Amino acid sequence: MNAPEPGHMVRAACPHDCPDTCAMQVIVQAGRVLRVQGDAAHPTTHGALCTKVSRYAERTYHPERVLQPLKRIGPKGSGRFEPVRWDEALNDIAARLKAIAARDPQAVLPYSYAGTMGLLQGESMSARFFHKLGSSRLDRTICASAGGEALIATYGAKVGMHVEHYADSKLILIWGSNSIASNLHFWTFAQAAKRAGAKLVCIDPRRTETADKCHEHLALLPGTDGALALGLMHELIRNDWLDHDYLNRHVQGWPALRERALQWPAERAAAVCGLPVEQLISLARDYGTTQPAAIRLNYGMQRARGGGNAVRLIALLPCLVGAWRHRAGGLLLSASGWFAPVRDEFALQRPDLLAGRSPRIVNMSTIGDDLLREASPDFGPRIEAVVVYNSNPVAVAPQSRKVVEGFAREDLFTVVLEHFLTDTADMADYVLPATTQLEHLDVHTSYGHTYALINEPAIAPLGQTKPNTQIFRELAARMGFTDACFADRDEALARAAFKPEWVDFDALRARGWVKLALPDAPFAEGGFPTPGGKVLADAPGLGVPDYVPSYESRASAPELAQRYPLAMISPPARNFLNSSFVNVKSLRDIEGEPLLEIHAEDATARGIVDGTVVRVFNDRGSYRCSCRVSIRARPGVVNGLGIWWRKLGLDGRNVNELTHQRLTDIGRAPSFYDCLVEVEAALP
Ligand SMILES: Nc1nc2c(c(=O)[nH]1)N[C@H]1C(S)=C(S)[C@@H](COP(=O)(O)OP(=O)(O)OC[C@H]3O[C@@H](n4cnc5c(=O)[nH]c(N)nc54)[C@H](O)[C@@H]3O)O[C@H]1N2
Ligand SMILES: Nc1nc2c(c(=O)[nH]1)N[C@H]1C(S)=C(S)[C@@H](COP(=O)(O)OP(=O)(O)OC[C@H]3O[C@@H](n4cnc5c(=O)[nH]c(N)nc54)[C@H](O)[C@@H]3O)O[C@H]1N2
Ligand SMILES: [Mo]
Repeated sequence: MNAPEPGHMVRAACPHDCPDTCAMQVIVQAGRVLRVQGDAAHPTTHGALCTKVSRYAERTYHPERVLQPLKRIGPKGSGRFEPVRWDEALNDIAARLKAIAARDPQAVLPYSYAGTMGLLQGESMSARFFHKLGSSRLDRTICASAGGEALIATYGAKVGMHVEHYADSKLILIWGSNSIASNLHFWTFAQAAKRAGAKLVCIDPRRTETADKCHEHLALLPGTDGALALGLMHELIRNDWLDHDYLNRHVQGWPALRERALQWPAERAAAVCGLPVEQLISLARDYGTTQPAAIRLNYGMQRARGGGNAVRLIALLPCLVGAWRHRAGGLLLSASGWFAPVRDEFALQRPDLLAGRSPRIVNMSTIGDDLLREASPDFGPRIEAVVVYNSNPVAVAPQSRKVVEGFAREDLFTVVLEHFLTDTADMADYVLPATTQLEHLDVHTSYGHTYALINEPAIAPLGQTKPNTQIFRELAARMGFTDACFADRDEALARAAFKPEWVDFDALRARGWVKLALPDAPFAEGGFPTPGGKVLADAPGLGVPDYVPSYESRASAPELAQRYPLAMISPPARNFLNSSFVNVKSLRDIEGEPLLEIHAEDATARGIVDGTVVRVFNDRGSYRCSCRVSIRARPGVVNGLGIWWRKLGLDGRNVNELTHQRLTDIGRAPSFYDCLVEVEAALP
């Protein structure tokens, strides 16, 4: 790849795991990036980047960037490495993987998530590589599969409103989302609606900066959203605030859902949610009598045992009131399903290379347990090698003690493709230096809007870094994979990524982004992407959704709650992106230290004062952090803001030391926010 001429503006896309997927412009002079900025012409980016990504150049030029391949010299997990030549690293890795694969390729596990959401540097050459190898397949559940599969069970696909149309809504429910922190460009539209007289309601256990700016805040107990949705339905039915015509024509299973909702009078639902009943009743009145009414549901609320059922229930609400009739009404959890026909996933990932094999599937959310599992008829072979890219499991996966113990296995061979020596890279046998978004080509879709984007390389790769695609290409050659597809360059991959009838590649290249041609109010006349075109209140295999209590709460686990009476959620800190950016000093300086927010009532009862260091603990482990006595926490709930690098925390651990590996009701996802803890002032 050639670096462009000095003084150029290069069209780019933000690669991060965020619904906004901003169109960026990179300003380059003399082969060096001066700054990145939002594309003013792009209708959802509006020329603005978030604080984090506006520091993207600082991240790329970070003095601690890994710029050459590294080989472990110290004991496993010591983070001690020496530089090696690419050739030596790749030859050795290929030899190790070949030896394992000769016994059983399923003993090799790829581990990746959305460090970059690019279609090329995400899963293209890597997927081809692991398909050809016949390695274990990874079930990528760590973030969105509970809500995602619930949405598919209800609407038939992960589809929803266009984010731009929220500007015209009259009522917006921001449900399980701290939009100002994690979906800033949606917030712009919500603010426009607010200025035009719309009412904004936030539904979130935490009093977030978003809640501060809404008219109403319902601080429900974590994991009780399903009960709230049922209570709202009950009120809608009781007051006949229903669009009977929409229900009759477009919803399958309404009578059964109606029966279920009738079991949830407002008082019952409010008691489960820990809310004043008047608040629930008033929300139902607003929702039942205001059009267009829109829900911005987000993934924060599906990180509890009942997350899947809760999403199904909430996704049905717009059908009860006929909100879908309006383009500014309905719901958005994810827009990614709009791209399903647009992307050519087969071309990029080549599942045909499996050649009829169907290797076992390992759930990324139980990586702690799975790395420690012995071979068995159920599980298959013990995991002998892990190749990690675009993810930092040691920091982000639940129940860290197990994850660390697993990665610390002396007999495990670990390769990590990374920008930095993360907590996971520290556990590697080899660290391979990867390029950042400024240094490679990619194309993007989004889960929060409906534009395809391109990211052109702005500068030449720093040091000896290589794109993920190139690393897998070179590994494939050393493995003896001779299929022609392993020679495809990134340019060819980019051109193959989208079906031309949807996205014209030259137009994409010229402007940087292309809007998908989709209807404005997609479900005004029904036509959901389910087999019969109806919304499924009664879904095959799942029945009618219900409230599913959390694994760990005072109500569902009273004995456990005697010892660990506080519910802990761990939503992201505003200036980090999962565990990315934690090592960018200017951003870490804003966040200061790992922080636990606690309500004054709970703090006083424990003799804790603002600013002290506390120990947060349960049977799974403990971590230390700084404590903020704050109205951002409701009584009975503490907020352990994430996701710090363990080694940059106060005691070399982070909040995931306390979370568990039990999975959600739908989608096999982790239940990070379904977690009881106790807090005490830490001894000095
Ligand atoms: N700044 C920043 N932006 C991000 C991220 C980040 O780490 N930092 N992460 C990105 C990623 S990977 C994702 S998946 C998206 C996530 O997108 P969102 O889900 O919108 O992101 P969060 O800010 O985590 O919002 C979750 C909110 O849900 C609340 N919450 C927790 N438990 C419950 C519950 O049981 N019910 C309800 N109603 N609310 C609950 C939390 O307090 C939090 O305010 O954001 C993306 N954007
Ligand atoms: N307690 C708790 N835990 C959580 C969450 C929570 O809310 N609470 N949120 C969960 C959620 S929503 C998610 S999505 C997961 C996120 O978990 P991950 O997907 O692991 O996200 P990150 O922590 O951002 O780590 C991504 C890594 O990819 C690297 N990377 C970025 N681009 C590239 C590239 O082009 N090439 C290579 N080789 N590497 C690259 C980055 O340097 C970074 O270290 O965490 C989950 N964990
Ligand atoms: Mo996520």
